[in-house]
Amino acid sequence: MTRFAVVGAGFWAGYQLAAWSEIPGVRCVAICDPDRAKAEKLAAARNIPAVYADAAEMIDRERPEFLDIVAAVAAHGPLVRLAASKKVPVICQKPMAERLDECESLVALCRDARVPFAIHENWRWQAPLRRVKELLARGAIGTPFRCRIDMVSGFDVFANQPGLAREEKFIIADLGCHLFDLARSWFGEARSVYCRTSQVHEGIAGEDVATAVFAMGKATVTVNMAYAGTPLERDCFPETLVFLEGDRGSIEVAPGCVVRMTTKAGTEATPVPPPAYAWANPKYAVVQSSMVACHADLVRALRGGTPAETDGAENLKTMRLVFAAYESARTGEAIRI
Ligand code: 89Y
Repeated sequence: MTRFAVVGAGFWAGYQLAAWSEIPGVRCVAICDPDRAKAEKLAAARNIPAVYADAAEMIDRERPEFLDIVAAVAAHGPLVRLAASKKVPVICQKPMAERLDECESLVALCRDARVPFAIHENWRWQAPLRRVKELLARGAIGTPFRCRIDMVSGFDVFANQPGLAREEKFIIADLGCHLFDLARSWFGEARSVYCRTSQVHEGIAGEDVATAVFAMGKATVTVNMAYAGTPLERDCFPETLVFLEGDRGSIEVAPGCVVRMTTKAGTEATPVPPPAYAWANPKYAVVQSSMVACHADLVRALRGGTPAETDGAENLKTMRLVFAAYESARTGEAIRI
């Protein structure tokens, strides 16, 4: 039995713990949150035997085999450093940290301390998006030359995650890191990015609209994001819609998790629904179900397998795109990566 401890008892922690319960041989033995009452409540709901308000005390008392950080981004750096100082393998929610130099130093610190460090980056594990990766890998549409990735919604994300309204870096850091990581998992590394952002909501600290255009592999990849509250005829939050062109065909990820591939032979429409879990919030199902696949890859790596797809060094490449996009939006220039 692999024993782990979790830090954070907010909106996502409950679902992340439920997703861990789908992984054989893994058990959460302790939870910690500065708001002890919140941690008590989640511990009762998820049968977690021990509750703490202090992470260092929790690690010293419980000696977990890994730590899972599901706290707000500002706490990621200090908690990863704490885990490294106590030689405890650590998984951290995205985005890795608030600044690029902090991301770089966390990866270097864990590498030098020989402490496994990975990021819970689940977007690339969504069932329909994983199918696209398989189709691309076998050359089903030839060489891709253009891709549009859209995550545009009027959904009120602040209702469940009020802290997002206070983040000076909002949609690119919160959602862009997911979509940029997805694009990297399909097309490889980016050479440049041009990005524009805007803010539609009043009273929030950061940008709620962004468009980034990457040169990635042989493809031009455009990523459109919005949580502007705009009424949409067809709002399929939190689905990612995709239109991908290759020299021998095209792929669309359409609403309802349908992957439509068109070649000279015609169009094949394949429903690729997310696995169903009773604990998943129906409004977030395609995202929350991907946590299980993400966990499986993370624990496989912790148990001595090859590095996780989203280990620290890998995810640092995604974070470079996040901060390059912000730099492009700030300067109005395309940024070489
Ligand atoms: O925080 C974000 C995430 O990780 O998935 C969707 C979300 O909740 C809002 O963008």
